[in-house]
Amino acid sequence: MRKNNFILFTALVGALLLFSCKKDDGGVDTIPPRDRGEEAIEAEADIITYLETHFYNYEEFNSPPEGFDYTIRFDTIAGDNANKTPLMEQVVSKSVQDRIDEDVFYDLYILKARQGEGKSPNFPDLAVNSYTGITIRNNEVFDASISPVKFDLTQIINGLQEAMIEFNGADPELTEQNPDGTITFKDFGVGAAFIPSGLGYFSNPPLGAGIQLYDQLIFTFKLYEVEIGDQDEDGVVSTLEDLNDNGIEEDDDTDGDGVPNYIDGDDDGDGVPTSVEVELDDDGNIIFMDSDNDGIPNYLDSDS
Ligand SMILES: [Ca+2]
Ligand SMILES: [Ca+2]
Ligand SMILES: [Ca+2]
Ligand SMILES: [Ca+2]
Repeated sequence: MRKNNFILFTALVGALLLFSCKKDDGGVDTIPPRDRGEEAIEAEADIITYLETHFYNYEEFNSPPEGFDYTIRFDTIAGDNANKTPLMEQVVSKSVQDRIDEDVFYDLYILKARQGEGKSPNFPDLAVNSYTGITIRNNEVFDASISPVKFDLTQIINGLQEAMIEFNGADPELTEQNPDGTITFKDFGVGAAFIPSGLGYFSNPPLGAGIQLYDQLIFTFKLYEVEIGDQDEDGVVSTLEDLNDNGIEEDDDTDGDGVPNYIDGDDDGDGVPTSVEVELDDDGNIIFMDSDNDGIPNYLDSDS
């Protein structure tokens, strides 16, 4: 039951585009997007208000009832639930840099309902998960998949990418293949990410998805399995293509061709594919050859 994976469209691609409106004379007026730093402040205020006024079913997670599905459910702190512990006291926060304006930093709030017992993904890995996305503005689901789907973490909004890497997948020793083809996962990670617009879609939400400009988003997810990412299949796993080691895959581009190394099959732009300029040893470990001994491996060295 795979629904529209709107969040698979990375927000960064369109983030620099201006949106436009028609003028009477048929011309097009462009409205510049809002200032990212100012928007970050408003986004954080929206998110904190939500976290202070809502709780999740932590009692079920603390002592799971028979057949509990380990799904996070939020509700308002009011009436019978007036004494519940607010999310604000249960989340952790992570400082995340804006991908466009390097002076802007966000506190990304993350709820760790359950850490998970399996492997943890790195930022350019692939993650098998199920998820639900809502907007803080109207609490309505804009995208969800109950069945496990595989995300390339480099292709989803940065807020969700940054949150998922804080979790672990299911215990692989307890994973069972069922006769009907489905898989049962146990001890998987369960979490939620409270995502400011700047780490979501900002001024460029996917059309028809029910997301408005500058919406703050909440994703709840269950993380099941992790695969190591090598997006360009050049033999250099994508964690190693993060040359400046800042946990961001988009800002490493050795040959300056506008295609970051993790999706560039010829990283130094010398016409020889990276897959030819590196070798694997008998154990499958990558060997970075350096023919001219200048300290720069061949795949990053345009003159060798
Ligand atoms: Ca980087
Ligand atoms: Ca590459
Ligand atoms: Ca090359
Ligand atoms: Ca060299």
